[in-house]
Amino acid sequence: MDLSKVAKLFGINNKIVEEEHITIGHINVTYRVKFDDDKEYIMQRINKYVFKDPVSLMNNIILTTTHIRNELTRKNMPVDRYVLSFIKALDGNYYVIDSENEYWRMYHYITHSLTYNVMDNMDIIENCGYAFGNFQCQLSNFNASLLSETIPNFHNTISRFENLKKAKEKDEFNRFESVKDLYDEYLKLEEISTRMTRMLNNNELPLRVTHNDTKCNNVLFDLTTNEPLSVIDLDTVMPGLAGFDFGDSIRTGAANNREDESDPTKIYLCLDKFRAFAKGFLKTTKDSLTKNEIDTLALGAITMTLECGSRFLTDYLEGDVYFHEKYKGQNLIRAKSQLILGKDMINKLDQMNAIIQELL
Ligand code: ADP
Ligand code: GN1
Ligand code: MG
Repeated sequence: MDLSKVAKLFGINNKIVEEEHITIGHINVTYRVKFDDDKEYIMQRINKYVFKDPVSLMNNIILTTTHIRNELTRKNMPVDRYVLSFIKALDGNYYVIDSENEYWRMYHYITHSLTYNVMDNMDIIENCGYAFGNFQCQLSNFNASLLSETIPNFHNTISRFENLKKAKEKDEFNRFESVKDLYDEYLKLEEISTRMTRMLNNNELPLRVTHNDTKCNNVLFDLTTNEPLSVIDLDTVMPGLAGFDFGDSIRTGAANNREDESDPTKIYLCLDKFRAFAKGFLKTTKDSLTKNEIDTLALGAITMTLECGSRFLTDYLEGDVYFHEKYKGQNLIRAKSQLILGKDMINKLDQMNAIIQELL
């Protein structure tokens, strides 16, 4: 796609002088684009297979980023680097549709920033925890009824396991036989993986406005100071569980391994990283979380890890149609690594809970 044609629909007629395809995320197609007036933007093609209603999705994002911007302004805090800022297209929408019927959005590139796929520095991990906890606080007085559900049942682990079973039954690509043992291992952990969803269904856990995709590479950090800047990737901001936001970050930010690590000896939860993240997260959230929420933070890490792994396995069985792969078989490797990590977290559940109590 000719990005300059898309930019024109946003009213930007300058010449593109740099164009970089950023391949970090698993879902959208993302470019950093610099124009000849030195202005830099992210231009992102929204994944229509994943997000069936990009218009409602953009409405959610504009409402929540505007809310956060107003909160920052009210507190006399700087805005530019701390919240995403989207460009309005010539037709007044915050998205455009190209000649191939693809949806694009454009927003300011936050310069002098970086993201981490694996985090090793304890200060940065604590800052990551702070960023996601703070994000939840910034939206604590946002009216959740204004938000559409951009992916129905996104963290409904009961339905995630049902999807896995359906993919096995269909076995469209004849892949099941080769992953039978892995599949059986996942099913053995269905009870623990679905516990929090059952608690939610029994009103034992409250719904809040949450991010729902708190992978550690969805926070930008200042390149020099490592200060947390904006939380990004807002497509899944909708009602959810605090423990799932906490847990999905632990899955990536407190693990020793990359998500697609293939050496089992390198895959484990690092408790020091867990402590650092929890310290940052609890700074802003500890006074608002209920007892049940606090008691299930660590369980949230197990839940998110096994849910994510089961989703990778489902995608493998369905022919790798959901998550971008950088090489063939990557989803299967991810499914294997998340199982090992999830099991290690189960062994460390008591230690994780003890750390949380200690921090409180
Ligand atoms: P995906 O939904 O595919 O994960 P993201 O929205 O997370 O896509 O963007 C992918 C990557 O692009 C991020 O991990 C980050 O490195 C970079 N990025 C996204 N938005 C910005 C921004 N406003 N400024 C700087 N970098 C960004
Ligand atoms: C996707 O978009 P990205 O790469 O931050 C996925 C998450 C998964 C994650 C696994 C909308 O996140 O739910 O946990 O991959 N996002 C969506 O790495 O499905
Ligand atoms: Mg992302």
